Amino acid sequence: MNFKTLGEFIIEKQQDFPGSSGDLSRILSAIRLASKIVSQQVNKAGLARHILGGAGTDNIQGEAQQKLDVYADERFIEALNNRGNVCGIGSEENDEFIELNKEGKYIILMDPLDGSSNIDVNVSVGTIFSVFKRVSEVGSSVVLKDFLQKGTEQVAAGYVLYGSSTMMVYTTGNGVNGFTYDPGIGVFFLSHPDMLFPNKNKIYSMNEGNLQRSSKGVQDYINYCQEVDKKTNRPHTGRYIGSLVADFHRNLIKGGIYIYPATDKSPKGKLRLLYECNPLAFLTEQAGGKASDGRNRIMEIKPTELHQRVPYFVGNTDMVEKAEEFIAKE
Ligand code: P6P
Repeated sequence: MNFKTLGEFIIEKQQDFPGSSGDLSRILSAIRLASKIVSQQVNKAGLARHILGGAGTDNIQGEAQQKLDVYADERFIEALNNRGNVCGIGSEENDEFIELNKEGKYIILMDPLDGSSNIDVNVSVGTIFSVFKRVSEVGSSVVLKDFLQKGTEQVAAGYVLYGSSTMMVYTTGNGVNGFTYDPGIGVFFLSHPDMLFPNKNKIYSMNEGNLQRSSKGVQDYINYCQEVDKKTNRPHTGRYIGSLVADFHRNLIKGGIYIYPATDKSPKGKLRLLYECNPLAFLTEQAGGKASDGRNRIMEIKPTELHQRVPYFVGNTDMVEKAEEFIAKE
């Protein structure tokens, strides 16, 4: 077997920083462990009646929580808590942030199971995570400002895609690498080294049911994508799975843009800045792409709330910039 394992890769990268505490390695290993546990449940969701269906509770967004949402949230919190170096976690599934170990130097923001409404129709879902160093004093209780940092301060970010295979894709600021899970031996193998957005196969991903509720600039951009023009390889292909991690991952491999704009129904957009847009923006910039709210770089936005939403344009730089051009003219 000549593939490198995720464990070997994490250790190898840690050795690139002599004298490092190994804290970040332990956090990535905790995420690796929890993703294996969640993957096992997601992959039998169709059978595990006890998991399927609502947990009977709603999250802060007022969205019915699927039992697997809650299950995934608990598994990631347990795994990260057991490492002892995380002082707090902000999660889509919890109204407030959760305090863990006061001595921990890191905070985590996560969407433990994004797209979970797709579980019952057997569509891929994903975990999204973002890692920061705390800004408050080690030994004190974690506070909100630890979580409200700009995306530029992230020390690591990534996702786990529970699809036809389970993959973990992450960055620590030195490129993007993808690992595919072999459930037979319980190991992630380096299958997609040094991932970059390819400059081809341009795909646009948007819920076009929202088009008439979006701004003129967004409508003009989608019309641009649909125009026939051989010189610029248009029309682009429309693909929308309705599961952010799956749409993002396909665009990262094939080339494309994902758009969730502001609409009259969601004036700030639908996606959350801290645990969806920022982590994917970090990956995107590391993979040569661009992430904006249509006007501003996502990772420069100063957060004001744990669950705040932003309009989101993410993917190939030329496609995001073309969308920004139409928005600037509206
Ligand atoms: P809509 C799932 O709820 C999610 O947050 C993303 O995974 C997905 O891209 C988007 O919302 C789908 O939203 O309004 O198109 O159903």
